Amino acid sequence: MKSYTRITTLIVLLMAAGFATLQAQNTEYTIDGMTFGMPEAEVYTEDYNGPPVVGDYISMLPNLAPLDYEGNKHHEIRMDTFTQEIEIADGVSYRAWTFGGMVPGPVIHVREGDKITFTMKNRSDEEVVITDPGATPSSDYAQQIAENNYMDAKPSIMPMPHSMDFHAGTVAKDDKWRTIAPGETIKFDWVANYAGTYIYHCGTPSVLMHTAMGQHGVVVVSPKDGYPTDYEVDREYVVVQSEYYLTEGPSDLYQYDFEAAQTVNPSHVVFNGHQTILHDRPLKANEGERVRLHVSNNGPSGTSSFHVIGAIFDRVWLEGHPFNEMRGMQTVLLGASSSATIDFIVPEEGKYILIDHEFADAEKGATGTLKAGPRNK
Ligand SMILES: [Cu+2]
Repeated sequence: MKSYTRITTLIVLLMAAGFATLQAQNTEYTIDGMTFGMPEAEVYTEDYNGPPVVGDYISMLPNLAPLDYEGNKHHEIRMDTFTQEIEIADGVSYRAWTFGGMVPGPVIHVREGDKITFTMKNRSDEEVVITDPGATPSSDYAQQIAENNYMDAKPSIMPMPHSMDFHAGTVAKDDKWRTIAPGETIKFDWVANYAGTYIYHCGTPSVLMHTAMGQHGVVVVSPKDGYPTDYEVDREYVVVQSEYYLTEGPSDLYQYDFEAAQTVNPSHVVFNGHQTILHDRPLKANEGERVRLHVSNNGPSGTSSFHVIGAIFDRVWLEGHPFNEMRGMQTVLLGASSSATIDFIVPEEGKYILIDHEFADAEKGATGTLKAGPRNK
């Protein structure tokens, strides 16, 4: 009888422990229709050497993958971090710390309310080839890179601790955004509770250095009820402004300039990671069309006075949230890690220059072209 009681007690204790574990791992709750309380992040080692970017609705700048589903979806996204030698201006290359092999990293598109299970392996200690579609047959993003490779990325190694901070997520940073060592993988869930365009970046000190070295990108969270002009939009693009702080190094590669970064004196201020990419490959539209730009200033330290020469912004949703609507704006001021979703009508056939109207930044590269063809509707 005694031993029976002991066994029963043991079973009850084990069950209680089981429930406690379940509760600790699943504390999801909702407020105003938003979901909070994600399970604890997992950190582990895995034998993974497959495609570094895997998942749906992921695109290369300036494109945005259209959402072809109704309501909400659970996305499984992998985006590994590793080093690539990339070109950021004519004759200027450096060893970039990247998410997914490019600077900025891939554009992730989800809908307000979607859940994301995110996996990232720190592969800074291995050579990762992203531009070879043969080596990465199952990655749609690798295919996009291979077809549009303008940065001439080459694998490189710089072992370094890294982390991921999604501004589109609302979680405890000491858990989800924690730093992982080379060879480690982190996996965590988050829910896109707010519509808008949000930066993601590495949050490992020096955050200034890790972001400036290239670890940043954007998540576009489309509002669940859309924007009021959705059905009139003819073209949709993503434009990311950012700074590089580079100086000539002992080899033909440029290297990070600590003093320039500390004093906010960038060597290059660019759209979509490269000084001339948006002139070499202009955005396209036609006269009379409504163009939508999701513009994010990823910094790490500068501001952007975003303007399009020859156009007035018909609608501006600050941070991309549909409630923050402004009309008739000439310039949108974006602080570091700030964004806006902007609609404008292309008035005539011709060339329109996207520009940071802070001209010191424009002269360091923060310009691009939208080329408009004749009216066809
Ligand atoms: Cu980092």
